[in-house]
Amino acid sequence: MKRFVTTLFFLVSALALAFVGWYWWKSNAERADAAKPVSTRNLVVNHDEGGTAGEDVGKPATGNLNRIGALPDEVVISVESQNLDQDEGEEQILIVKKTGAKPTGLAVVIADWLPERKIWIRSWESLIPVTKLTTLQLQVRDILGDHRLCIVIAGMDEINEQTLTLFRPRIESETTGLAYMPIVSLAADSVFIEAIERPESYQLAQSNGSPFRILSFSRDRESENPLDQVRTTWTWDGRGSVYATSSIDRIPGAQVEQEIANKVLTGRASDFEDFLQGLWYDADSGPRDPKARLLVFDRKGASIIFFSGDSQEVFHWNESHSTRTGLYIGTQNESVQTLKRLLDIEMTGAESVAVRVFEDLLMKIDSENRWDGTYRRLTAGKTAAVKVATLLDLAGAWQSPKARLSFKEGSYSLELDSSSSLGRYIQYRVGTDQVVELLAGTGGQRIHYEIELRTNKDGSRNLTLTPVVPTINGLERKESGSLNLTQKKQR
Ligand SMILES: [Ca+2]
Repeated sequence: MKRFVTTLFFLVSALALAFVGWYWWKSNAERADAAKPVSTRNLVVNHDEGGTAGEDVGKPATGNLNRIGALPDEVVISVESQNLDQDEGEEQILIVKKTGAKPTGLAVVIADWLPERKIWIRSWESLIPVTKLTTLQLQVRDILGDHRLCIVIAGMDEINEQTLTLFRPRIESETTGLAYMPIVSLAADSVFIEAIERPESYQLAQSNGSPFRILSFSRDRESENPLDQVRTTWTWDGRGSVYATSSIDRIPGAQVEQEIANKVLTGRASDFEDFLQGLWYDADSGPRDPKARLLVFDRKGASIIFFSGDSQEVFHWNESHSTRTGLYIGTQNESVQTLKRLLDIEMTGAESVAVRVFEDLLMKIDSENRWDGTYRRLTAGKTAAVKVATLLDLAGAWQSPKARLSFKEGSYSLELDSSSSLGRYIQYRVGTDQVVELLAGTGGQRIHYEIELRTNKDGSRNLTLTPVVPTINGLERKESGSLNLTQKKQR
């Protein structure tokens, strides 16, 4: 009997344990289901199709899942998880496209987690003025210096003006989640936040920093010269909780001959790209300054090269948008793809442009590595400016007793007796000279050659490549390393 009772006791205990285990598993699974992300269509901008601005929402993305569902009249375009506030967990910022009757356009949406109710909610949303999706930039930054993160949204609108919208967090509520209020929304030829470095006490959270200023540039409507501009400075007005105008200055524009301006500022991005093609040098540096900054614009090769002293950075030319006074260009670093630069380029003369460069939306005004400034075209003749740079056609296979070289669709391969290299190539002009730059694969060497090309009577071609270093004074030729190559007649 005693044995029976013992057996029964074990049996009941085992059953009870099994039941508790099952119940625990079931309630956990239900909780997990409740916390599971809602998976809806998540699209990202396809940057590969440079120049096709605007409405294209591209291919579906994998990765970040949105924690809240899209509304029936919405398409989710991007999702970013970030910790936006004081509580530990991450919130989500969604960019959505409203497809319903009204209102339409792009909007920013915040998804917040409510720990009390253990759910994700759509805690806030706002329409944004950006319409050209490929230009949209979203950043989360402490703009006001109060250690709270603002949402910064920039991008171009329908009339090719740059827009900037800032949202500041409101005092958070535990029942309704994180919400924001707009503190500035601007559209102009050019608009940017002036980021100044903040003191160490700010970095250590011992003090607040100064709010950043915002500058916007628009056409001076009282002037007949379309390149004359008005610069408006916007400063933070804490009492009104908005950015307000603090000063307005007139900036005289260049007196560009009407005929030249008409050819370049046509409203078509390709006309300004043709004008830019080639090598430009920083007008502030002395003509013999070896550290002068140089910019090479190569639309054909889809690249922009930043030279400074011995260093050079190559950026992929993703897209261009025509602006009233020039061009707005989106680029990304060839090696570090997440590093993006936006260039706002204004025509300031037949041979000069003003360049503003942004990384992360902010203009770092006290940084040493600034690329902003006025640049002049490196050119031999003054009339060259408005002519389209016709680059020599190097395509095909070339050889000499010692070398084999081929150029095909932006890529090259070079075989020498003792070495070989593969990579991309870029062509540009320096004055009347033509240059090809060979960029060997990742982290490899870069060599510039001056090009001389001759076509013979039988259709074969001779190519002489002389190693050079581009400088402000033109090309410095190296004494050794020249290549003399020939190409049979192309059939
Ligand atoms: Ca948080």
